Amino acid sequence: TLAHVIGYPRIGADRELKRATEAYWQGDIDQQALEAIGRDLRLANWAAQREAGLDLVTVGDFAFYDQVLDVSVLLGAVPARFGAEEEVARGEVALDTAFRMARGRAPSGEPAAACEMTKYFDTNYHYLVPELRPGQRFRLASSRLFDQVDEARSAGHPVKVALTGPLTWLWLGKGRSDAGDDFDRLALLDGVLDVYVEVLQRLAGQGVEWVQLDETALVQDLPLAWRQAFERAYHRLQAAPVRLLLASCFGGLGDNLSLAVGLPVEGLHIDVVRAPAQLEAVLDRLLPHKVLSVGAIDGRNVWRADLALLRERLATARMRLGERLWIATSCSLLHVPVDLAAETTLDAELGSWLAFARQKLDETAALARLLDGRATAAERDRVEAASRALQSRREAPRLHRPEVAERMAGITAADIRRRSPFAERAVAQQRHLALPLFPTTTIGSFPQTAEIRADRRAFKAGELSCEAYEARMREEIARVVARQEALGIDMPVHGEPERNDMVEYFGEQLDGYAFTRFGWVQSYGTRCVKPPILFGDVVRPAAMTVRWSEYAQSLTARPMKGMLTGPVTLLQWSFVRDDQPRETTCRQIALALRDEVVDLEAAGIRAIQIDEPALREGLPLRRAEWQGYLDWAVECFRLAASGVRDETQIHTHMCYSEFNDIIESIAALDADVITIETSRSAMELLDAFQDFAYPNAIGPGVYDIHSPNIPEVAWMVALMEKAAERIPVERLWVNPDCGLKTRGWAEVEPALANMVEAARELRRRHG
Ligand code: THG
Ligand code: ZN
Repeated sequence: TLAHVIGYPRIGADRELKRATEAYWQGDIDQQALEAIGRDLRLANWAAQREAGLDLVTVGDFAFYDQVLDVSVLLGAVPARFGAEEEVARGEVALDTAFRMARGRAPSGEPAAACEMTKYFDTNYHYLVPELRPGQRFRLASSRLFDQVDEARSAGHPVKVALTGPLTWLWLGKGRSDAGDDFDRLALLDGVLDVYVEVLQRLAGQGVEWVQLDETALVQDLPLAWRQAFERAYHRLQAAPVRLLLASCFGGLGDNLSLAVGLPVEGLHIDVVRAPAQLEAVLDRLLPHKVLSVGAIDGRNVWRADLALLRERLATARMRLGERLWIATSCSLLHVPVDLAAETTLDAELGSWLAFARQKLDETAALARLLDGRATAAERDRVEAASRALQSRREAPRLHRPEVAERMAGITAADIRRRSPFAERAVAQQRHLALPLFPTTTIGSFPQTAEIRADRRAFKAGELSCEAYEARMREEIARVVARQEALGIDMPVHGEPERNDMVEYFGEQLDGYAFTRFGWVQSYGTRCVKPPILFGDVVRPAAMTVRWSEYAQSLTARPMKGMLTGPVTLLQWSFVRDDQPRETTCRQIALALRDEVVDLEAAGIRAIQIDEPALREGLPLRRAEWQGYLDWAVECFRLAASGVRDETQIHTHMCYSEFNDIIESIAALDADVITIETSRSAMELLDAFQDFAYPNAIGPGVYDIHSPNIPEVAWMVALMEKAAERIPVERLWVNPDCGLKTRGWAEVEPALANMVEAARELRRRHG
């Protein structure tokens, strides 16, 4: 039984790739040095795969910025504003060109709109959206992939190449004509296939036998034309002199199963972690000459695999398929941290329950050998050890807190409803808060300056005492509050200097959550996150944010807004326990947050924001499952928010989202005020409010915080006037479209000054 992985993290155990890439951008190292570090990482990753006992190493999963961007470059799909016509014609797009596409620079160094970035399926990884236009031509425009194949082969490795498939690349792309309307991306398929055929031929010429084409689109609802396009495309690729492994990750093939098993390829990869039930169906339908790669080791989560159980479950497949069975991770290991061995301070019991990417290599190889009945004594010991660890996890008392179960059982309908409907609450809140028309606020975070970061590092390293650290943070809060007063912001915030990441911060303070020191996962480009590990019942041992908000409120007569991360986002951006339904875990988080909300109110905080930026990205990949998810997600938010009196104003914030298709669920959150990202799409988003009368108050972001440009007063007034055509002015707020932590004060101050001026102008017009 052959063992392989779908892909491996490229950032390095100590984020070497991030450091090197940022150093290169800074001009501290040259391209040759950067390339050398990239090569070292690839060689180390391949060596790790071979050491673990995998039969093939995966080539093609490396990227300096993003693997989808690299396919766009491979196909010569570089938008005109990046001025790469000559490079494309020459067949070699420069690394700097790819970086400029990602970071938004024209060849002159002038700003040019960066390629759009969005979430990769239902992950927290962001890819660069391929930009497509009618009549677009493609040509092989990079030799990077082929160089990497040579590299792996010279190192003596048996190679499998992994590449985003042609249909999924188009599926992830966005097609716009010059007129701005969507066009049929499939019209470009033939041109794209020409290049794929050429790529496959070249790979074959290099001696590559297997090419894995990632066609993740197959686990989503596909229109008929797209299914037909799959048939057409793979019949064409069939001619290429390599064996194709068609990979489907993140879910079941569902209604695309017949399509997938019927395509003329030599192998199929399926995800049996997310969709265990499909194994049987695929076994029944697989043609007798095809390989089945079974993705049994979870590439999306950090739990140690139950190898004994998997051996049992896959025994039939092994019997039926013989050598045609391959064992793999469910998806690329890009989505998990690199190496558990680095976590020397994690408690030993918890550590024994986990496996990161490096450990998952061992698991994959061991499972394959177990199925062949040729596991070594050491491997059999490992299986025993895994079983014992998992037994201890099932029985661990700290996973199951009786007080949590009791409280969960006692949740009533009244707990998920505010006391009065919005119209009545709005009156009570107006009395309590005395805000002007078009009130101004911000989303919560203010610039995380170098000093703040240094203070936090020193505190974590034990170089700064707790008292000294708290004092520094208080100083910063006082500065931020004073600045907002001077600017005339109606509802200030404390600025969140004490927080690292909006999820990690809460994870660190809740029981049931563990956090790692080096558990970084790539989020986009060189940016990483360190998702906390939610392993047990969630309990809030003490108030988390109250002392900071209380202090901030003591500095101003204006209503200070308290800031929390919502239950769905805390769930979505963590590694979540797999021994109970996600909605159960989410409800536990919601109860802990509810206590925090009530404590904030008791401490005199009159407005509390519960952020849910990840609400939409939690949507299942299949539409049929959307409503079920939305029902519990909305309920969890309401459970967190509904413990307060009518006069306490609940805000929420969402970003990176298309809201139009879930607008009713957003309304069902029943937040008093929602602030949303709109400015980049110039209020396009408000179209949703055309057909659906959103009932509560809204702050449509009036400027894009991702841009360093200072927004003009007239521009913001015009945007708000557009919003006022759809939403009564009494229910409109004025705010930026997201938090300000990634910006500098030099931009934030003039931008907010203009924003306040815009609000004053609006009051003059509508007051
Ligand atoms: N937190 C978490 N997940 C997220 C976001 C978040 N997913 C979506 C979105 N926001 C991703 N955006 C970012 C933005 C910035 C960074 C990471 C993800 C970032 N990371 C630092 C880096 O890589 O240098 C590390 C930060 C640190 O030192 O703690 O800048 O907000 N969970
Ligand atoms: Zn935001």
